[in-house]
Amino acid sequence: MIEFNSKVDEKIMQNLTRVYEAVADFAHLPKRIKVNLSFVDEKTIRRLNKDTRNIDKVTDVLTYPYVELKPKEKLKLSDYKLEIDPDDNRLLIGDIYICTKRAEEQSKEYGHSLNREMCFLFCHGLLHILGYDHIEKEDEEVMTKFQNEILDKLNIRRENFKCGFVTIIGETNTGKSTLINQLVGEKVAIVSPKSQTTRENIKGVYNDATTQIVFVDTPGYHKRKTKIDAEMDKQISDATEDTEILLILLDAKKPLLEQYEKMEKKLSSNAKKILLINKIDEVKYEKTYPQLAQLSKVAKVDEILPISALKGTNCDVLIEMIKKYLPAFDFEMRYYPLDIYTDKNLREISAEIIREKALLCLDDEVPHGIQVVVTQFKENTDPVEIYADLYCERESHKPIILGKNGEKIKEISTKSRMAIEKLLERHINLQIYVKVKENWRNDMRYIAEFGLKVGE
Ligand SMILES: Nc1nc2c(ncn2[C@@H]2O[C@H](COP(=O)(O)OP(=O)(O)OP(=O)(O)O)[C@@H](O)[C@H]2O)c(=O)[nH]1
Ligand SMILES: [Mg+2]
Repeated sequence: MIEFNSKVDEKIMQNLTRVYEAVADFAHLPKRIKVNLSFVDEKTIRRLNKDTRNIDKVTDVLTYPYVELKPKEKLKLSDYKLEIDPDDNRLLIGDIYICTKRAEEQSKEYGHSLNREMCFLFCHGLLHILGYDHIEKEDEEVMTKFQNEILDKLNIRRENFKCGFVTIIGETNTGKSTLINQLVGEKVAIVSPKSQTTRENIKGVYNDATTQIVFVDTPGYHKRKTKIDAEMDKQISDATEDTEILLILLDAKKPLLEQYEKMEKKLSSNAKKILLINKIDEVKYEKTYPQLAQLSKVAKVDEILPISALKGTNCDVLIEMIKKYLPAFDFEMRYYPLDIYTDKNLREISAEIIREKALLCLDDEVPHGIQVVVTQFKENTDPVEIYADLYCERESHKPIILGKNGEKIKEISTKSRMAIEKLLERHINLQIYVKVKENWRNDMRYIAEFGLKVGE
């Protein structure tokens, strides 16, 4: 049995007892055995290390055996008659000290639960008492394998796979699409200096050996004027409902507190919240720091992090931060296969690229009313043949898009072709036809036809 000398969570205590029973069973330990287990702070474990091992260090676990055994050697109570405690008729085989703080740190480091870490350390200590050690590499392998086997058998698993949804929200133009592209490492969403670039939710998938994060880029908040704006609002609430984490983007170039207050009203979700101050590559630290200090006092969020989505500054820190809050799984949990990095297909991405180049090449009023539909995408030909319709919402916009002698549409077309060729890694032949759908952003039929209606 375990004599607990200090308190620990009930569930952990139960699991430690299960570990003890499994080890005792394996080593054929007699029933009348006991082991002391104490949970101590860093100061105590350092002192113990110093006093008994002459090492000035905080370690995770310390063991003091009272019996002398070799691995696989059976313990006989008759060899220790004099040592048996007359009070409970049990033989104390050793003391185990676990440093709670180190166990907590290590569980985070290895990405598993504190429960698993405590059980692992206790199992380790118990095996030491029973004569196992890890001075030689081979012995260490035996010990580690055995520890893992016991914990797996008891279903106290590693829980080290992280997976979940992370939704990016913010005012228009704060850099949400730039961020998703940076985090995913591929261009999944188009980016432009114009407002209202993103029209619908786009998923981008991040993978590493122990993580899958499904990022959702959303249309930015802006003044609502047309029917499509209402659909964009629905897209945002759709994406914020079922998400584990919300990334809330603010633009470092504008007053932060003011922006945060506007966003705060929209943060009713139960999700964890990470407030990101984007575009720090364009601001002076001295100017931003006082605002950050102010924000950290009032913002009702779990974390605040300054980043540059464009340059990638602090994006690695952000990934680690996200991992901390994602649910843990004891198996490899991926919503998307490893080779899929977005929910959009090449045809849809190509249409969006053409819209991006139109946004880039055209001035103010015209671009907001543009929608692009790829009507043919012939991958079996060489070069790939792509036909697209570029819609605008006024007859008067058409000559602007075509430009003098068709120069504007040629510019849009060349830029689009180059970007799509990069995406497909193949040569393409691109034909763009400019068409008019009068006032389409206020017409639910067209909004639905363009696939921008929520739920369709
Ligand atoms: N300097 C700088 N510019 C950035 C950064 N992130 C984004 N931008 C620029 O900000 C502009 C808007 O970026 P987007 O990613 O399209 O912004 P968005 O939030 O997705 O905009 P909507 O889709 O309209 O809501 C583009 O010109 C980007 O190049 C950054 O970290 N630094
Ligand atoms: Mg966007």
